[in-house]
Amino acid sequence: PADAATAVKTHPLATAPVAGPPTSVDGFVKEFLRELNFGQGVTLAQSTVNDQYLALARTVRHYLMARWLETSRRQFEQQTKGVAYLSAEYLLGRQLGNALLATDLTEVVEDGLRSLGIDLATLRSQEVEPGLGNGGLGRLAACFIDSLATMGVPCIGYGIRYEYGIFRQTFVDDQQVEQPDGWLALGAPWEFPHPEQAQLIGFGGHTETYDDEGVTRTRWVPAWDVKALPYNYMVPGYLNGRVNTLRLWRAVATDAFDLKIFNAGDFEEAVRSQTFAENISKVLYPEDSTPQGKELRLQQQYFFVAASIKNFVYDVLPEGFDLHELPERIIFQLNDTHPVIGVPELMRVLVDEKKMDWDEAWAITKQCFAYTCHTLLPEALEVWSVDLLGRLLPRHLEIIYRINDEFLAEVREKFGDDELRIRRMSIIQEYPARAVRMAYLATVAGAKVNGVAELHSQLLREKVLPDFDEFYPGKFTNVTNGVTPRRFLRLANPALSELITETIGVGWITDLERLRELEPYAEDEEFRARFAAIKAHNKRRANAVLLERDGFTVPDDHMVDVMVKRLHEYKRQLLKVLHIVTLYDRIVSGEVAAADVTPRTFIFGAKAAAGYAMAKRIIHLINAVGSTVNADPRVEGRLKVLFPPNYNVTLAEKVIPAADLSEQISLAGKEASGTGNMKFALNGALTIGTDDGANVEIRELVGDENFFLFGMSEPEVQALQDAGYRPSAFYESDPTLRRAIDLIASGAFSGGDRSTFEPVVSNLLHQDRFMVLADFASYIAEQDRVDVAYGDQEQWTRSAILNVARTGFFSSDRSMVDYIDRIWHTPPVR
Ligand code: B1H
Repeated sequence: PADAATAVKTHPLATAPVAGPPTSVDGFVKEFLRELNFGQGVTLAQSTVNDQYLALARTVRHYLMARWLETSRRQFEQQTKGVAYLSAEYLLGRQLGNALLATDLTEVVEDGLRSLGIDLATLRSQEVEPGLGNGGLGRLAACFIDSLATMGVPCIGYGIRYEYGIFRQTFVDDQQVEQPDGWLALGAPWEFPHPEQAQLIGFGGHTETYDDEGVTRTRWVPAWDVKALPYNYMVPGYLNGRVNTLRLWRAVATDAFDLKIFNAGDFEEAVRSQTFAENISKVLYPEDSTPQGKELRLQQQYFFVAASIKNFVYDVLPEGFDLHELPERIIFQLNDTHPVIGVPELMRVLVDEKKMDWDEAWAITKQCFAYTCHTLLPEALEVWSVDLLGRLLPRHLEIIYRINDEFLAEVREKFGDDELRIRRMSIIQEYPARAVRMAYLATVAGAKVNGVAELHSQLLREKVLPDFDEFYPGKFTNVTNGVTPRRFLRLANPALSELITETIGVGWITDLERLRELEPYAEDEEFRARFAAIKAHNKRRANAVLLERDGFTVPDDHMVDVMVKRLHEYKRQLLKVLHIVTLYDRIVSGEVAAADVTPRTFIFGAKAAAGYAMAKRIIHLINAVGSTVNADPRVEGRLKVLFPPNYNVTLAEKVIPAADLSEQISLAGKEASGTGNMKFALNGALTIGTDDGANVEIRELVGDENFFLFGMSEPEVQALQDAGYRPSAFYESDPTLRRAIDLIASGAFSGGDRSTFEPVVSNLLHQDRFMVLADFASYIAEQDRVDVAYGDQEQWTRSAILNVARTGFFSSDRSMVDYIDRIWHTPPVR
């Protein structure tokens, strides 16, 4: 058998993959039919849309396969430094369109399918998007791996293959009801399972020391384990022949079932361990920003990180690799604190398994990790109780304690025995319960720590981790987020893409700063007319989707005002509601003639975490206001509120290009970056926004005159907080605000029932943690300016063009260059 293996490996065809099908209509049609007949097992006549979609996906895969194999062969040969992106979430969106774009096959496929009487768009609609993420954080991971592939940077994305992604949102009686997202049910044509590369992942048990030829070593004896099965996904670069890998892990039981127990007739008990193990990758935690201190979640985190590190160290690295050189070969990028348990895991692998000296191992580990923080909300900083960690991962807890001891000794050395400071900086929190502060562990272990927009990185240094910033000069840096222009401009907005390409050439797709060349065209009347026509076209396109999906229609002449993002109090969907209620009240009270109100359609998209009661009430309120407004003949043709359920990447690709106005209205200092804000600007929407997150940078780039700024700045927020914020004072002194709130409280949107939204109203009046009332007046005033500005369509279009031309900075390609320069130090991009 050894000889046979060598024979295989040295065969002249061993590393040269068989070429994919010819890139011609004919070549495509043959391959497609072969997949339909031999893969799906149906004739063309018998085939369903799903058969056709699956056959098409597999056919497109074939075109990518040789490049994928070649990419990994070369990487193995070259052994250059690459990135292992560790993320609990990847919000990928549909794959087919992107794969066609990356291979330039769209037209061939369209023509080929048409010759068979099949419509490509119909097949594209058949794909269920993999919703393996909650919101911005997961989508960012997807944008980053797209950019790295496009830029030719070696990267493996590691994560979890959740059987159920983010829940499917439905509305029943205006309220959110969650349905499981069975995204795999109709087939999973993009994944490649590799059960033979399974890893065993241990949990629980105890640690013990033993004598290893005179050296005392520790080993972990887990009480139970699960198998981690890798599923590989292609991450194709744009037209560059490169295909990177996304490797997602699925949990299965080590032993499928206990045959003895099964034969004895206790069928439930026989599969208990299987059910238990498979729960680990069963479902995405639908929390955005607030970690749930749940054991299963920690199991998920350790499960995927341990599998990934094992995979890299034992399978990806060549045999005999000297682990002292690990930092020259890999950087593990921690996407928030979710994968931070990887730090003690790598230490455990190096010290316990590879028998490396602790200090050496720590020196290596510190160079192999970097940490990105995505939030400032204190409740979102993960801590794991020592009790839970000790039970689930006893060896890791020991390692964390030792890291902390040595770290605090260094702090003492530098700052003296300042006990307050020591307590503040300790990785172990003592009160209210002893727990591990994962962000601190990440900061101590990470070679670099970054925030996700300038303001956020600054606040991270000054407010969240000031002691660490002082202790580690040079460790903190910023990388402003970005979005992939392939999906969010080229794919999502074909009409605008065509106009851009026709005007400045195709270079912008991989060099987004070239959008600058559009600037002069803002003054070109014909260009403006075409640009405006494209916006109108995109509105009709969104209209068609909303009509088919939800039975909604957007009136033709309306300004499209969009707020799409997770439902969270800090994002302040309530402020938007108060604006709508104010406009409604102005008309029905007769204060303003309906004919004098700028016609607007408000589009919301937002999921609330299932356990977040206030967020769900706000969803209820938006729907209730919508129902009332949309049914009231007095505002007909003027105001319309649409809240399509189940906002996801697929819907974003249709709604964002149709928007005139982008709502980015979080309380200053709370939105770390935002990435929707970037997508809207790039698609020619103007932003109404606070000085928060990446809004700050958007405004700087597009210019004050092309951005609607309102609200307190972060220092003003802080000052008001310090002075003692009393929301009721704003209610009492502002009659407009009072009327809007009173209208909601009166039951006007709840069939006269005053109790329905009482919790929302009383929270606003007595707590209002995110200062909705304090920013209300400024928001309304700025919205009135928006109305005026929209009245001058030529000027509006000029501004919209300048928004596109000046926001090329927000390409995730640029983010990747920044990560490479400031954090990863991987070889320069070709
Ligand atoms: C962001 C999260 C997040 N920040 C915990 N933090 C989660 C935290 O499941 N959890 O426990 C899930 C998600 N997500 C977002 O990251 C920020 O709010 C955005 O402002 C930012 O643009 C995005 C990407 O950096």
